[in-house]
Amino acid sequence: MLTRRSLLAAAAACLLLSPLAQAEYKTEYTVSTVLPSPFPWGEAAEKWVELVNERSEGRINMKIYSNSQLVSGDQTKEFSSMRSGLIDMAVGSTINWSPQVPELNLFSLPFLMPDYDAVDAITGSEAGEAIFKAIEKRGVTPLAWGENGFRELSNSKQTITGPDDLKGLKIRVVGSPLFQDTFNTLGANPTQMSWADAKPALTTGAVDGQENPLSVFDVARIDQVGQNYLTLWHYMADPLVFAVSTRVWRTFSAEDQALLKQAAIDAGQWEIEKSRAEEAERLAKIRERGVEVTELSAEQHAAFVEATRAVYEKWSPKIGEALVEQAQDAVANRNN
Ligand code: X2X
Repeated sequence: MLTRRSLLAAAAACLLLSPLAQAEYKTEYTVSTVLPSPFPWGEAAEKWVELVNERSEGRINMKIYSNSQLVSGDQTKEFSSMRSGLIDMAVGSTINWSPQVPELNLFSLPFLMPDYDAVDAITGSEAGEAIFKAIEKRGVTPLAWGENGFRELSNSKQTITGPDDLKGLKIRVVGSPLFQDTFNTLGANPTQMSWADAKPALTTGAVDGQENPLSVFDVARIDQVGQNYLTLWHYMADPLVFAVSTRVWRTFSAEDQALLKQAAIDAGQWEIEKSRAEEAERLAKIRERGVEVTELSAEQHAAFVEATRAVYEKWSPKIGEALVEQAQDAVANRNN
């Protein structure tokens, strides 16, 4: 006669053999980033890995592969590789994922966000939720926001205080065609290239300028490759997104999904606060190194805003008019 105990044992064995039983975890999960530590971006990823390892007591092991090495340096391929499951996880920039997720171009609209409160107002609003849904729809599960920062303009030739000063300058730009439009509209001569190619191109003078956050200018020592002029024009900021390939996400138990997500939220908050707090000191260091730093008057700033209006007309329909409006409302009603 079957005892209650043997019935239970048989049921447990069936569960173990069942294809529905929880998949075994990988011994290591790949985490892709463009920038390594000590850039804030790399530090954000390290914090995530550390928190997950701690909180899962070593059950979930993640390993960071920086410098876009999992996509042979082509940072605009990171999203597709995550979607197909070639990369398990990433801390990625909205710019680099925007070729596959057009909604992410929102943050690259010139002068949409005047300050960090505006960034927070968007990421923390319905617009931010709509963006996460857009990412999810394309096979990647977004968990939390981080930050690369406001992108400022540097060049090796001259002081830039208005669109006229940009005429004909060769500027290295990042992955989304939106950047080509912004710099073309300003009369510059933009060239799209990966971060891996950017520093060599600045060194040889193949390009005259670039745009990146102060943290990148500082840590990568962009001053050492002849970038002596820096204009603080705050034309856009790229948030980072902590995310997991949805194929991989589904293999985690609900508890571990919650653990991964909370760790990403905590790592993102930690990194956002830290990188903002460090900016003033970075700027001081950049000045000490002899870089001429230009701050724009309200009038000079307005001239750039005016000159880049056309970018909205072309890009708002691609991003989604409703999303752009939601974001503009969030910015207009922000706390500051
Ligand atoms: O390529 C860049 O400029 C960088 C490092 O900032 C990004 O990946 C968006």
